[in-house]
Parts: sequence; C-alpha cells; structure tokens
Amino acid sequence: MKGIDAFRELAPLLNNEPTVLANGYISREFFNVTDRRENFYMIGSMGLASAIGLGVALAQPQRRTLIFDGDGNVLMAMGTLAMIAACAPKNLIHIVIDNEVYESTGSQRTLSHDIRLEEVAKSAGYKQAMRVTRREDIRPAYQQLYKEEGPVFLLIKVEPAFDASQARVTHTPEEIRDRFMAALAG
Ligand SMILES: Cc1ncc(C[n+]2csc(CCOP(=O)(O)OP(=O)(O)O)c2C)c(N)n1
Ligand SMILES: [Mg+2]
Repeated sequence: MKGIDAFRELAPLLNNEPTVLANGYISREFFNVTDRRENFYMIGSMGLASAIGLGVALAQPQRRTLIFDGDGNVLMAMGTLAMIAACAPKNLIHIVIDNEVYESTGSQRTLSHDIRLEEVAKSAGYKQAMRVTRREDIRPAYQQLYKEEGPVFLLIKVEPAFDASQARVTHTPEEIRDRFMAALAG
C-alpha cells in the first residue's frame, strides 16, 4: 500500500474534523486527495503537527481532532506523545503514515522498522493504539477508534512511494491559518 492509498481510504470518512498535517509529503499528498478548510498543513516545521493537534483538541473539546503524522515526525517529537497522553484529550485521533523513511528529504531510513511507534504511544498512555498494514483494514480500524475515548493512535504501514509529480500545497501559510480558524469558528 502507498501512503496516498491510505489517504484515499480515510478522506471519504472525514466530516468537518480539524485535521493537522505533518510537513513534507504528508501535507502534499493529502492536499492532492482532499483539500478542505479544516486542513492545517504544517508547512516546513517538522515534528510539530502533533503538538498543534493537541492544542486544537484541548481548545475545541467538542470536536474530534485529527493529526496526520509521519514516522520521522513522530520520532523527532516523541516527547509530544507523552504530553498528549498526559493531557489526555478524549477527542484526539493521532494517525501516523509510517513508510520507515524520511521520504520528503531523500528516503533516509528512520528507526520505525525496529521501533513500534504504536507501542510507544500505548506505553505513554494513549487509550488505544493500533497498527494496520492492509488497505482494507484502515476503514474498520478508523471507525473503531473514532468511537473510542481518546487519545487514540493509528499507525498505517505503507511503502515509500510518493509521486513527485503531485502539486505542492498552493495556499500560503496565512491562507492556511485564516481558513482553518474560520472553519473552527463556524
Ligand atoms: C526541524 C526540521 N528538520 C528537518 C526538516 C527536513 N524535513 C522535512 S520533511 C522531513 C522528513 C519527514 O519524515 P516523515 O515524517 O517520516 O514523513 P515522510 O517524508 O516520510 O512522508 C525532513 C527531514 C524540517 N523541515 N524541519
Ligand atoms: Mg516517513
């Protein structure tokens, strides 16, 4: 399964959940699958989607909040897993597209081949943490986790298979911020 296939499975399941996306190809691929006001593309700053998603979940406790993260991003900000577990927002779903590389910068290997990030999340104190490797398992896993009390964690193993002909995010950072805030206010 390619990362974009995981996004194609998940996109039809989304409603108006605020969705914070990690930098690099994660944002770019999801932008190409479904661009929506609720998408906050964290262009540039690696590791921070999870912290921003935590902040959104705490500020908007009545809304289910999604984080779309990468394995390299999670490894860079592993402390944020502990912070999310400690703050324990019931409405937070943390999804990781794990291709075992830093694909955006040339596919250098990450540690996620040996280190099970969903077990790190579970040990930190996430209420549920699941790993899926098959495309057909994504939808039921997501639907199950959506019903659970958060924070919950879904790791999706994919091949590194980014299609570099896909467009970059065309919105400026200011536009991303403004439309995200407008979507959350509405
Ligand atoms: C602080 C910081 N360090 C490094 C980078 C360069 N960089 C951008 S994306 C990326 C890799 C992200 O890896 P991962 O989260 O696994 O996503 P993937 O690229 O595999 O989709 C790196 C190293 C950056 N943007 N910011
Ligand atoms: Mg990666």
